[in-house]
Amino acid sequence: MGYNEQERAFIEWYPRGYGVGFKVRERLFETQTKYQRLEIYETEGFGKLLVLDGTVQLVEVGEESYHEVLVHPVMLAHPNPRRVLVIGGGDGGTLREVLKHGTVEKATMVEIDDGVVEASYIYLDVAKDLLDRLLKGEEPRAELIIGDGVKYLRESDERFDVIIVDSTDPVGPAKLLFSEEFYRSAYEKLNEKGLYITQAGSVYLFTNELLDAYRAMKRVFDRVYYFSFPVIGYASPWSFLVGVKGDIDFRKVDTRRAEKLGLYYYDPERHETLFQMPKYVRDLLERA
Ligand code: AG3
Repeated sequence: MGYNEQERAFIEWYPRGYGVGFKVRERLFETQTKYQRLEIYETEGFGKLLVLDGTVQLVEVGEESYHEVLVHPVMLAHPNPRRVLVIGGGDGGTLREVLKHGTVEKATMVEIDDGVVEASYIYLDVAKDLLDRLLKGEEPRAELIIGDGVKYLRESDERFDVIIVDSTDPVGPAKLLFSEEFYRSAYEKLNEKGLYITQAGSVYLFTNELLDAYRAMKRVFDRVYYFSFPVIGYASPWSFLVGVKGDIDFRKVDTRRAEKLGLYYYDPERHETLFQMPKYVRDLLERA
């Protein structure tokens, strides 16, 4: 399980013995935070690796393959995203992408585990400067709240244009973030027109959790979209679910606004390719 000293490798084991691994040079840090076991490794070819409870959160080389598709499709499909909420995302990569959008007046990030923020700030080259400003309260367009996203969303009287959930998997501590009740409070806190996106796990390995989330979202949002993307470090293809409130067509994005984003993986000119999926997956969703 996890780090294999002899092989000098870290392997994440998914259900049914499916593994995704990296050769590592050394283990840089390891701790038990209030919520989870956190490990950081120096890999041979992908920079540093962040692991929570044995699951790969990111590798520095290629982390954009996740953060870009989690953020930009919804930001560019929304006509004018000014208020954005990020739940989770303690490494700062998601917020970094959100703040590339000039339309954003204020972004709030609610992360439950300050241990993740701190370790990411110290060890990772993902969003160091941003985390530094956030921790000092010096980022003019964003704030960091250390707290429970479920509770925050239930109790907040703010309204958002876009809500982004950058959580761990729909199993374990983040399970509540994939419940109908949570989707209802998100729907309520979106402005009249709004978009919600969540990472939704591996389509092949967490199929039941994905379908449960898809069905629950369909009961709440006006429209629900599924798409997948190959993310470096996760069992491919990785899935994402988008919930729409009001009249927004998630199949269309504003490609002009994308020009300044400096993208590596997500291609707004080919937005429609996000929706291509293996027949097996399409059949599953149609039957869901
Ligand atoms: N958020 C976690 C994605 C889930 C990864 N799951 C897994 N490897 N089983 C990523 C945090 C990056 N901001």
